[in-house]
Amino acid sequence: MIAYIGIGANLGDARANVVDAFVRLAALPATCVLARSSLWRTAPIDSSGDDYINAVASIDTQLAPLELLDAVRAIELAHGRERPYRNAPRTLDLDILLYDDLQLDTDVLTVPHPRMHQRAFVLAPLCEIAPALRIPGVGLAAALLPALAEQAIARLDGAAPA
Ligand code: A4P
Ligand code: MG
Repeated sequence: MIAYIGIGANLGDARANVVDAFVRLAALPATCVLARSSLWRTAPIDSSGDDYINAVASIDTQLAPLELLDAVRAIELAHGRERPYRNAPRTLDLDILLYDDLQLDTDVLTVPHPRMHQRAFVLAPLCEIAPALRIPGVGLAAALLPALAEQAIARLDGAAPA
């Protein structure tokens, strides 16, 4: 299955944490990283604290959706992720954006990620690595970006995809 993982951080060495997330995703069992976006500096949306560093990775995985959720939560915990309140600043956040063409809504996992289509910090790196991608139930990801132009995001130099 091809899955897309949204990565974000705005506590500690956010840039290093996001880069390490790519490494840890590649080390997951039965999984390989297909592409990594650039790193993007993004203003907090419905959140506080410093600017975020955001990125997206595409992976080829044989992990089932809930196994993948457990795996990304373990990566967050390895970076000391704490959840003092909703949308709190975080050392590392990994969200399953898409899992093949799965549409799922359970207590623990919703795919596609329910807010991804509203967020330039997700869509810009996603479209870098998958310009023709369609979000199941929503449509072409790239077509959503122009309406989000007021969200401040900037691609960081020297963060070229692998
Ligand atoms: N969960 C359900 N679906 C998923 C999924 N597709 N991927 C559940 C991952 N987790 C999923 O997540 C809360 C619960 O969501 C988990 O227990 C899991 O079972 P969390 O990681 O504890 O909290 P979160 O990431 O804050 O939640 P959420 O709902 O993903 O937050 P958002 O809406 O993604 O907002 N601004 C900028 N610039 N950059 C950011 O990265 N991130 C957020 C988080 C807000 N503002 C931001 C950024
Ligand atoms: Mg999350």
